[in-house]
Amino acid sequence: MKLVGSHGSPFARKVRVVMAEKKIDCQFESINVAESHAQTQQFNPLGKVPYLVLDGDEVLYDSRVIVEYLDNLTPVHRLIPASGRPRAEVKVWEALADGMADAAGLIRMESMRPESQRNDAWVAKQQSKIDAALAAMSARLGEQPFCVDGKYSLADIAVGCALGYVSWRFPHIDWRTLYPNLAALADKLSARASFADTAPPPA
Ligand code: GSF
Repeated sequence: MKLVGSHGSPFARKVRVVMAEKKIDCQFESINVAESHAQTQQFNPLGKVPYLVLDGDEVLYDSRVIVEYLDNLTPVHRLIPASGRPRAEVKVWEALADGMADAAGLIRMESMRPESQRNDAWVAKQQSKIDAALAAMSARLGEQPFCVDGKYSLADIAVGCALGYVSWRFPHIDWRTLYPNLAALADKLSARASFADTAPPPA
């Protein structure tokens, strides 16, 4: 198996953290996303990373499909509940976290366009998604130790990667002061080897 992504990608990091927690050994190939679109499209027609190349050369994407595949690959440290409301709850958290990372990534891409071509209203709309997602995460978490049923799960991994990406790319967004419960969760996650070993490079 080979995972292809980038060191800064919150979606690739989510997969790498899952692999570390489940002790799945996998080669990681880091690419420059902006310069590898044609290569990426040969494996993922959407031109996005991460994607996972399986031993038979089959390719899995996107990150949600990959983490679900990995969680079923070995019973070691299950990260997604098997069924019912707890499973759905973890998936909603992942959708919320991934959606915030998506909005942050879109602002990042817009900031790399020529000044004259940037659409400020559109950037403001993406920023409002980030602000609303942070508020929703804090409200859903409350005073629980982890996102779902008090147990560490994929929900926490997705939230930790998304918060890490926002801090990395947008240090001016002071979510830690606004939401101390999210800051406490993020600090707890950052202390895990799976997070420490996959932290984004210095911005
Ligand atoms: C999102 C991946 C993505 O946007 C997933 O894997 O969960 N739903 C997908 N990846 C970015 C890089 S990074 O921000 O993670 C990407 O590949 N962007 C290139 C492009 O052309 O959008």
